[in-house]
Amino acid sequence: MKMTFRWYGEKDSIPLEYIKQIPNMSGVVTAVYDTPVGEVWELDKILRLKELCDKAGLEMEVIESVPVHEDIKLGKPSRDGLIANYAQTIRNLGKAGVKCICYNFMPVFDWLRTNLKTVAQDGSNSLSYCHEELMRLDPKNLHLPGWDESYSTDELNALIEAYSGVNHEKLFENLVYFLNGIMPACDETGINMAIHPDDPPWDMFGLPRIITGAESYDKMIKSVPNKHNGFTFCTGSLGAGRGNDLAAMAHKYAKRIYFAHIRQLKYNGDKDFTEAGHLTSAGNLDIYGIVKALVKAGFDGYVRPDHGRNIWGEDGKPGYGLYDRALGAAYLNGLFEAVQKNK
Ligand code: DNO
Repeated sequence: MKMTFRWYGEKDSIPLEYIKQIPNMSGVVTAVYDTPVGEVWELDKILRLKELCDKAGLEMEVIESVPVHEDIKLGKPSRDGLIANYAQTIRNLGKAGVKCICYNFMPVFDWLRTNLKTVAQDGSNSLSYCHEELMRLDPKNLHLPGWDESYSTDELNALIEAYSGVNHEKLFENLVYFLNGIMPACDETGINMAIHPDDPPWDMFGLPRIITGAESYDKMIKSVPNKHNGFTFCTGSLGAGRGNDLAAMAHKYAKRIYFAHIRQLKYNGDKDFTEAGHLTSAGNLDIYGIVKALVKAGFDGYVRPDHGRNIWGEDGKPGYGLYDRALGAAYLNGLFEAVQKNK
């Protein structure tokens, strides 16, 4: 396993040298943020990022994310050109030594939460989700920090409307079409695609969500067996689905999991949750059991601590401050070492 840390490029308030100081940190997970979705990432921009990482002694082998244009998800005629652009981005990333690309296939919205600063008894704060509150939000006027893209209200209106003809089956077909279009670029470069699960893993505002648990994983492997078609195993996203057995999934798909986002949730009801510190004892997910299952089944991918709380007075980007994620990395390093030595 290689421990990594998400870094939002030069605009991130966390300097690379701080990230490098976290024990066992092999590299960062980052992206080119100033190229509009659908356009090719220029090699120069990618190499500039890589140079910064090299200078800090950190690898840049994982990209999160190369966003997928909505026309591809919608299956519009323009998708072929957009898929060709995506394939070219993969080739350019391959030239810079990238090995894994995290992406998602959620219509319109990325992750959704209702409160970005829920204060805990100890004074720390974290993200939380309340389903009833979410249902009261206006999807046409929704923007969350950390999303790779945001739309104007008019654009949102039009997009949501465009999805009225796209059900789960159609969306899944469009995913398969996309993957088949980019697999040749993955074969050439050796890059693994790692789809991020839908967060939370259920339909939102009438928009279909299709990567929600073990069934979706099976369907994806069956539809596109190429080994470069794999997963970002996000424990927080999948773990919000109460029916998902994360240790069983970790075990079953370990060899197709190229990237693991490991974090903890505390359930507050059937669907509601608050994000917690990474330790097993801090929430409802058995983080130890998940790591054990991954290691025992031969997982050999990248890991990153996922959303952290704001602690020690930090006022970080929601989920992406320095301190609690660093604590998460330290904890995960310990779990991996212990489990590996006991293997
Ligand atoms: C949230 C992240 C997601 C993730 C994308 C992957 O914190 O895990 O935004 O980066 O869904 O494409």
